[in-house]
Amino acid sequence: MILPVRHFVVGYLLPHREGGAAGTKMSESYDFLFKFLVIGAAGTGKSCILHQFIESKFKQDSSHTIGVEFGSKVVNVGGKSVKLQIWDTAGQERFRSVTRSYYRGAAGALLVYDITSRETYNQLTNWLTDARTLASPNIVIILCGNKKDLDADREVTFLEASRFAQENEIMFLETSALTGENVEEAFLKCSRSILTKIESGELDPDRMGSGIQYGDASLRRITRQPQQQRNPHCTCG
Ligand SMILES: Nc1nc2c(ncn2[C@@H]2O[C@H](COP(=O)(O)OP(=O)(O)O)[C@@H](O)[C@H]2O)c(=O)[nH]1
Ligand SMILES: [Mg+2]
Repeated sequence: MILPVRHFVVGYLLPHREGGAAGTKMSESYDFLFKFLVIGAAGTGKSCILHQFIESKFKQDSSHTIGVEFGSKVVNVGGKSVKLQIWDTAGQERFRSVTRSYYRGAAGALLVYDITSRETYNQLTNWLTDARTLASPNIVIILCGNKKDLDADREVTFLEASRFAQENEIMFLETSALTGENVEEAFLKCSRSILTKIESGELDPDRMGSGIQYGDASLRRITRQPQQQRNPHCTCG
């Protein structure tokens, strides 16, 4: 019997190294929380990518996702700890019924196709439109050409997909949920881009549905800020 809700939680905090694959498990404390989606055609390896990222191993049983698949992990991105809360489409993509509520308030998305299936590549434009209209026009998307390990059966070239990514202003990587290649990098690259946009003011975490929340660690810093920012030339206390 498959439980309808599976929830993996792994908390890591690595002060010196970017990433989250090694380190000591500790109580959760983070600067930001980002809501992430994994979208794309059925069978492209979305659930395996999520599993590889959270558990650092390939998901052997290929039973279709039933119910809600959800995972979270704290990673270190450019010196900030970021909790990624990642939602998997849970098999709904088979029936083209991925709901508006699934997309709502997502900050980032992995848009997955299978490099051995042109059919999954041809569906990318539809997924991209859904993400931008149902989540947010500002959603940060990384295109993942998954099953990179099956190069002999490739139907979509790297160059073709990178051109598509460039034209649509999204990032691009080829991944393998089987070997783990570029899986963590895909989440980190997307997170890095979201952080840069927060720092430049292009993304506002306070905007409703931004998919970004402040964590404990950053709230503590924010409450300390007024003292640090006090004008040294002001004599008014
Ligand atoms: N060779 C290879 N097979 C993969 C990879 N990722 C997923 N698969 C296989 O592709 C099938 C679909 O994977 P799944 O994660 O269920 O796809 P989803 O429907 O997009 O969630 C399964 O049989 C997986 O074992 C990969 O990177 N390499
Ligand atoms: Mg799935």
